[in-house]
Amino acid sequence: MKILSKHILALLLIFSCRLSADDGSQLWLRFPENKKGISADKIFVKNSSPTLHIASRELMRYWQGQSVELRISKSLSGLKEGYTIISDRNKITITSAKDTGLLYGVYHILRLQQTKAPLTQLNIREKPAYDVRILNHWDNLDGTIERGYAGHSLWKWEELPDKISPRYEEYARANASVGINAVVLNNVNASPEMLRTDYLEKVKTIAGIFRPYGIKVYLSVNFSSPKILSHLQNSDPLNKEVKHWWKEKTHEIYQLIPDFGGFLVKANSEGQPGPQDYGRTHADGANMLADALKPYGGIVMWRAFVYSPSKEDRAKQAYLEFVPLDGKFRDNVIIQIKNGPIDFQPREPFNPLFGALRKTAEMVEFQITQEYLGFSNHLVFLAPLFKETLDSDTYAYGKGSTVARITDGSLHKAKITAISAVANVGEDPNWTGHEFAQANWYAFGRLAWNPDLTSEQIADEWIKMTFTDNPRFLAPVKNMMLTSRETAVDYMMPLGLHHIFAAGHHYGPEPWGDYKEGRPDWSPVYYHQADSEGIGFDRTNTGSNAISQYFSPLNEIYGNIKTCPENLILWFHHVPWNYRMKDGKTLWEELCYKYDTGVKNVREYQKLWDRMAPYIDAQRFTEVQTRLKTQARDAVWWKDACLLYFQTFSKQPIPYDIERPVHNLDDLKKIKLNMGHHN
Ligand code: BDP
Repeated sequence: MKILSKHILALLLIFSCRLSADDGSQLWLRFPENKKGISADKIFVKNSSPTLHIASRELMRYWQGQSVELRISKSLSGLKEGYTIISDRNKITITSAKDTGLLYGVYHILRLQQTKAPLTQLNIREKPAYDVRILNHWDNLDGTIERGYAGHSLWKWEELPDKISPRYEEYARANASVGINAVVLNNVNASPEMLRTDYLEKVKTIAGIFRPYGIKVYLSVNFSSPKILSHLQNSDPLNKEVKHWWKEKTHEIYQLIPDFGGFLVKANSEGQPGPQDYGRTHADGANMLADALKPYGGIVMWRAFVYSPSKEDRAKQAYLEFVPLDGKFRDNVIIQIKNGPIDFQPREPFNPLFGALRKTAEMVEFQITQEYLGFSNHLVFLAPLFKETLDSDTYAYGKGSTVARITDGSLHKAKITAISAVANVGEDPNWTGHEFAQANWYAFGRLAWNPDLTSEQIADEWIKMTFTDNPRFLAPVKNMMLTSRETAVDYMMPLGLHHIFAAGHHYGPEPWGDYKEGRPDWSPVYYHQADSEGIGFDRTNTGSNAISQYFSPLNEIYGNIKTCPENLILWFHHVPWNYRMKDGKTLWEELCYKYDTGVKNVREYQKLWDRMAPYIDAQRFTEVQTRLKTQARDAVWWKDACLLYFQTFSKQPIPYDIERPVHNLDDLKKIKLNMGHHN
């Protein structure tokens, strides 16, 4: 009788789990709670600090294994915020030189527990690859988020500093659990108001909540702040009064936030003010701020995302502006470089600035928010995209000079090493809009800690933590995640096509876009260059010669149509429609099949997902299912728009074994989504 009722209870439990609502707000942090709590005498911590308090609290609540000792040992300072974990049957010892290292170690063992990895005979040694692992929020003071697709900003400026949303701490905890230790709170298109004293008081409150989780706060600053906020005559970085203003402002910040991280700056880019407004250089601007921050140990992250409406290929401009300044920056300046030379496209080659600055620290900027990858409607796992850049060999210091090795200090000694990404979180209950977009936040954190992890390892961990380790779910869903980025490239911009998005919102296709009144380098036709001969942007020495910015042998490899990787061929070459690809198809046919493959894959994802219903809760299941429908519709829209439009140049049939277009080009041209934004 007892056994029977136990069974019924178990069944009921399974049944109710299956039906229960799960809004995704717990992210990957789904450790089953210890009902009674682990007994305190199983946790040994000698020292005490707010961070260690959190570490022990996490263990008390969620740890179900053997005793755990958390030990500070200065002898491990070489591991920085890293740690060792050593265990036998009875005890796990986590050792680190830092409190935060112990907290990371605790999240490590909780992850092992949750992914059901063995917990005895552990002998783990972890050291983070980058010192600063930072999220950039593009959040505005009015609560909107530039390129944000998960609701409004988490930061409630109008309520702060008095009212404190519980999500500040939850957010900090989620970041700490994947090793993220820094956050820029506001948009790179920065409002000068951010530096007003009343706002700094609010920032202080957030910094106080983040601090025990090992997270430092940084701010984006508007270069014209002295002029706008304090009515100085100008904001010229060589003006004494301006320098003084920044020194005072910086002092004020550190009085409030002694461990403030520093400034992120977008200057002389897309209309933002900067030193060039006064005939000064990026180095003049960055150094002025660096001098103000220096006494407190703060840093300047100066962005290389600069381009102006000129005749020069946009892909070349950052390199042209920054290489001549190499060696002129202070040692607490780091140049923040987007992964590719244009702008977070579904696929770009790596930015040739990586490795080109020999005497200046460099860091990567990725975008987690899916500005160019279907917003939070499309399922696109970004670890493969991040890895593609990090693993790219620049040849800057000979073979093996990957972007990761250049930026993590192994090949190029730098005082600061850092890696950044634009956040995708907002007020939505599940933080990121799409359940699977949580995986991109997770993946960034894991790769910032260790860029050698594989996309597969990360997907595997994340699925087990977020959903289930049931192999019937794990294997297909992992496969879907791992192929999803290539799928998006296929239905949007295969073979090196780029920036053929609709103006402004960057969601749907608009390859016909030709904004004569606006900037040519915001027009899709500028990027694809389709004509009766062929398609693609000639960046070889017969064209813009952007290939010359890459080190040998890459410039030769990219420059030769025969050796250029086909997934970038239209990035570097203007290719005739009848050009024979490696598989024997013509370029036109290949393009058609790529778009078709993209659509087919999304359809497969739908079928696969529908079979997953038994394994997870209904709410998350349905939310993903609904978004996959949108993604499938969008993929068809992309395919039809691009193929019908490019067909007006190729004048060739779409291969007959491919599903026929279901739209008319003229109708597609009329679609105007009201999603706002400037370029
Ligand atoms: C582009 C975005 C724009 C950003 C800009 C930037 O469209 O909203 O302000 O990058 O990174 O991707 O500064």
